[in-house]
Amino acid sequence: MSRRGLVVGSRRTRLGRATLVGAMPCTREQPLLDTLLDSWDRNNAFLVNLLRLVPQGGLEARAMPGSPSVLELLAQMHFVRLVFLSESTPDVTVDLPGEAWIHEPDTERIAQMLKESAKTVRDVVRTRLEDGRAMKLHYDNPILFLQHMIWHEGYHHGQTKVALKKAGLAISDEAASPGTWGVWMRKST
Ligand code: NI
Repeated sequence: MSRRGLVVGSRRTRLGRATLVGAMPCTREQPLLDTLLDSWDRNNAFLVNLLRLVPQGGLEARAMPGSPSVLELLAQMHFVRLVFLSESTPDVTVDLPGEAWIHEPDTERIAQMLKESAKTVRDVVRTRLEDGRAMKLHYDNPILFLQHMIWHEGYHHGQTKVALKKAGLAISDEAASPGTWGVWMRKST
């Protein structure tokens, strides 16, 4: 999915080190909405952890000539979150990223951007569900938007792994699993 043509603005954000894993423990007493949003937090933790495992030079890797680079895939995931959110909830102010950071090679800056867009999505979905308000476009309810983004990012995660492998920079399952699949499968009780 590519919506890069819809960029309408730019914004500089503060730099900072994103939390490696932001997932919270789930309990039986936890409200369903918190559990749902926790799954979104885990999705972003998965992505940021993967980003931090990309070997030097890996951000420029492509699965095939003409395919998006790893950096472009990550930028696209960040961008799609915000574009679909802005289209679906036009009453909410969403700062869309400019083109410049698509060429941003700073891993920690990319991590921070992903963290910020994940929080924006989280906050809007929570408010929308708590208020019982519909989305204006694309989705019958905010949960479908959230599920769409998780699916979309899983799809691009696979492409990222293929691109790195093609470039001879594959991340071993042993190195990747604790911070990626392990984020989903971490039973706390
Ligand atoms: Ni896409």
